[in-house]
Amino acid sequence: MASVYTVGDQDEWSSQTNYARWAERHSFNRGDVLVFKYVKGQHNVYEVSEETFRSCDASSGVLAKYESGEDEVALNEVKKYWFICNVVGHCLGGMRFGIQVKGDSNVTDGVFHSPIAPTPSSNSCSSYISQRWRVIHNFLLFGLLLFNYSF
Ligand SMILES: [Cu+2]
Repeated sequence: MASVYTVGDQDEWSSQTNYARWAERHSFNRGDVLVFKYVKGQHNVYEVSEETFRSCDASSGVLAKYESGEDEVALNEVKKYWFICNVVGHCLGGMRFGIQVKGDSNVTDGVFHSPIAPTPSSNSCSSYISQRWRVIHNFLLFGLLLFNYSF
């Protein structure tokens, strides 16, 4: 199930928040949505390469730009996403973070829906064999009796 995250929670997308710490508190799966809320014109959102994230130099490595003030970014790929604010000084001041988006919850499904394999207890198994054996034994005994009787 997809989740929608407001970046920074109640602090939203602002200069006063530690977004590395915010990102650490959450885990993101493919299909989740990030919402960046801010006063249009005061900030913006650039999805960038890791290199640009580290340098805060958005002259290259920009993958997408958002500046509506209420930007929804769908995390549709399993990869690392890097976001910065490209208003002068804001990226270096802490308006940046990276997240790892994980794949669908197939693995989790495997854990919760493990195939229900019939696991007969050793008791029922041995009693089944002994039951079979008794039938065969009686059958042989009966055959032997018939055989002896007919001669
Ligand atoms: Cu900013």
